[in-house]
Amino acid sequence: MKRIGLTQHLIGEQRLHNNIPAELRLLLEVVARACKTISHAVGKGALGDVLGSAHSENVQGEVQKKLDVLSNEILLEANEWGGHLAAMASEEMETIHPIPNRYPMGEYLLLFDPLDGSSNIDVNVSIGTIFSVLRAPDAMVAPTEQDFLQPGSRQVAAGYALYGPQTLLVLTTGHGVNCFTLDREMGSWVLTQRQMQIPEETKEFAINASNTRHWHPPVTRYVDELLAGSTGPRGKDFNMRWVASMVADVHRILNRGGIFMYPGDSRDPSMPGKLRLMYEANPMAFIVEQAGGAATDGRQRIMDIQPEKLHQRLPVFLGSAREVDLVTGYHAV
Ligand code: P6P
Repeated sequence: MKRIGLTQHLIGEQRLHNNIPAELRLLLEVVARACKTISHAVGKGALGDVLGSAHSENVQGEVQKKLDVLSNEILLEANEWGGHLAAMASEEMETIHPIPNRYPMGEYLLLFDPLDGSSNIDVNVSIGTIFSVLRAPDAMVAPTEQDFLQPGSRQVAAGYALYGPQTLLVLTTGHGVNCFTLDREMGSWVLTQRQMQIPEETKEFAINASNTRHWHPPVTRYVDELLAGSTGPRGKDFNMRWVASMVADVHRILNRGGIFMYPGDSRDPSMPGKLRLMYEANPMAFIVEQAGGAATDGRQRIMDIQPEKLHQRLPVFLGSAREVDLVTGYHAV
């Protein structure tokens, strides 16, 4: 297949669909370049003094790894000066990061989880970067947190980088999902999967089963039916996978089908779930829906949720539409 790079692909999209304004294309190319830099740092491991704890906590109260902090800095520095953004928001920062006055302000808002799956860094298991792009409100003068609180349906682009055996970039601008593989020798992203579609049928599910005793009844019912396999109502056997890196689990589902679940549970009623809406669930929901899948919080479409807080959490069920519809239906009874 003729090699098509990220820029050529995005310019093609711009011409074909006229749905990628040049400013958005340039922003996506900057984010992709930053992910290359993160991939390089991640790949050094112990040789690059990037492993271990940063001896600091993020807004979530989680101990930050050195690579969490480094990845966040790489994304901030790469995106500050280009003139495409009005502000940024990150899992690693309590408040929004307005573009410094010394740089021109643009029309987009960028949100990201700079390094998702940090618990896997020190044991060399795949991790990733997740990002979401919103348009800044027209009337906005100085960006505030409120400007970010838009439902996921307003995203103009979303994607993730997966730092695994290959480094991949999966991207949607609302016209399907495409995957690029990093050619490390050339330092360029090459289109390797076009218009990804989540298989409707699946035999895999992803959930952290150590929380089984805390699940609410609809989740218990759904998972018990999967575990009953060919002897139960589903009439076939299922397999379980849990990487504890959302990016890795979602990428497997995009390719092989399946359902990813991080439900809320009875441990802490004040915690509706572990995952965050703005920079984990929304971008992944956009990608999954563009690939023919579904994404709910157990009761409603994730991308319909009106955010109230920048770092708000929610239950997440996403993947093959048939499976998501089934477990969501169990929440309604
Ligand atoms: P647990 C990583 O910390 C993350 O946010 C997701 O990438 C992942 O799916 C989940 O948390 C893993 O959570 O409770 O299984 O460690």
